[in-house]
Formats: sequence, structure tokens, C-alpha cells
Amino acid sequence: GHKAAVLWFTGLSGAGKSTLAHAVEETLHQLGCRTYVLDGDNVRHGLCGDLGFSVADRHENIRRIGEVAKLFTDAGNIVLTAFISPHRADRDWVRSLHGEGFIEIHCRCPIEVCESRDVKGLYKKARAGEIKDFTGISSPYEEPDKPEVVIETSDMSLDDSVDAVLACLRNRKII
Ligand code: GGZ
Repeated sequence: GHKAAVLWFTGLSGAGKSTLAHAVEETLHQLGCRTYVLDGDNVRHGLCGDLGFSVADRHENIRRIGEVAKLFTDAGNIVLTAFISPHRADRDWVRSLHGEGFIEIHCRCPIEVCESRDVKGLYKKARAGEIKDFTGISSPYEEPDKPEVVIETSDMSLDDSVDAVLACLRNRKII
């Protein structure tokens, strides 16, 4: 068996949050854990389809995700969330909602690296002024003060990153 928990991945666009969350989920599955990943693909189109990227909308986005994650943990799951969640106050609010099962994982990556990858071409558009309030360019990212895990996603392999997250879960007796 395993305990319920929220693995809250935070970091810039292109830092690798979703990739790491899905890789951790894969490993947790192999261990027999019940999991669910919440990310932009399954949340920003539906549940949060009415929200944009203003401070107020990001706040509401994170609030809803925090509450949905609570429903999943109430059902015994390990929930993995992959959202920029740039505001410390919003992340801290989710932390207080979840208590000790909340694991904040900072996917740290220099913006130069995210921007050079620019998988979706969004940084280029943001620089050109075609997207406003873009995190790291024209909207802030507040780094976590005391995240449970920091992953340097530009330096570390995906396998090593997964191992680091799993080590934290073992330490805390979640798995
Ligand atoms: C940041 C934006 C923006 C703006 C669209 N700022 O790389 P992506 O494409 O797939 O990830 C980004 C995603 C961020 O949504 P989140 O729900 O994670 O944001 S937050 O937690 O701040 O509410 C990016 C895309 O949406 N995107 N416009 N202005 N990212």
C-alpha cells in the first residue's frame, strides 16, 4: 500500500514539469500505486477553460487544481500536478489545504534554457509582444523558499530526477 499525497511540480514553461510528472507516475504505477496527473492538457481546456493568465486567473486556476487534487487524495491517490504556479502565496495556500502530504517539487531550469528549447514557440511570441503576461518574460515567477525537492532539469537526467522524487516519497513513508 501507499499513502495519499500531492506531488506539486512548479517551474517555468518548458522546465520539464509535465515530462517529469509523467515519468514519476510511470514508476509509481510499476510499484502498484494509484495515481493521477493533472496538467494543462486535462485542466486548462475543461475545468479551467474560462481562465487566462492574469494574476487573478492564475490564482483561480491554482485554487481549483488544489481543490480537485484534494478530492483525488481523499480517494487515496497520489496526485501529480504540473502547473507553473508562479505565485508563492497560491502554492502555500494549496500546501495548507493538504497538510503533510504536500510535496513541492521545484523544476529549476534557467530561463535561457527554457527559451532556447521553446518547444511550442511561446517564448518567441512573448518576446515579440504577441503573448502578454508571459511567465519569466513579462510576468513574475516566484521561486519556492523551501521546496521538498529541487530538480535541476537542465543538468539532471530524467532517470535521476525520477529517483530523487521517489527518494523523497520513501523518506516520508508515502511509498
Ligand atoms: C505562461 C502560458 C501563457 C502565459 C500560455 N504565461 O509550455 P506550456 O505552454 O505548455 O505551459 C504553459 C502553460 C501554463 O499554464 P499553467 O496553468 O501551468 O499556468 S499557471 O500555473 O501560471 O496558471 C504555456 C501556456 O500555458 N501559456 N500563455 N502568458 N504560460
